[in-house]
Amino acid sequence: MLSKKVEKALNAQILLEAESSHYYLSMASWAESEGYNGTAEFLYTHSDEERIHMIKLVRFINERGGKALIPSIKEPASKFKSLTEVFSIILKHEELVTSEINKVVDICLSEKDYTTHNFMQWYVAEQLEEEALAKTNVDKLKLMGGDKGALYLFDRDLSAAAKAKPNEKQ
Ligand code: OFO
Repeated sequence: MLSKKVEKALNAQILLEAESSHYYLSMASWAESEGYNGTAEFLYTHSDEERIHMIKLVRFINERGGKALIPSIKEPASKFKSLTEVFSIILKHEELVTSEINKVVDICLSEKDYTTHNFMQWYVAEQLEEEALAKTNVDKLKLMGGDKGALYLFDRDLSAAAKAKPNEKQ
């Protein structure tokens, strides 16, 4: 059985994952409308993954006798200046998600909830990957400095990266 404190922390994490999914969906739509089709594909896939992260939490809370709450989400930004801006926002957002996940892990330890602590390790590992990926993309874009040929290749590589990703399971 989940303690009220852990249940509350996990429910707050549901909102963050839902916001991530919504955010990346909005960015995907922007990228598609700007002709960055590879980036759009990558971001649509990423948005789906965030939804899976959210559902994992919903199901875990309910399975452990808590009550998962499905929150409303505010409208995300829909206009971006450049791909560099998009990936810089993603990096900042993922850093925020990581720090919130660390807080959930802390709460699990203080509540002596080792089952949820164990469950949260999947998120800890996932955040490591997501932050590294966002940082690599920001670094690449900075190096390109707006060069059109390089941007074309970047966009094409992201499409290949989206296709190569193994599908996450719920
Ligand atoms: Fe759910 O990993 Fe990003 O936010």
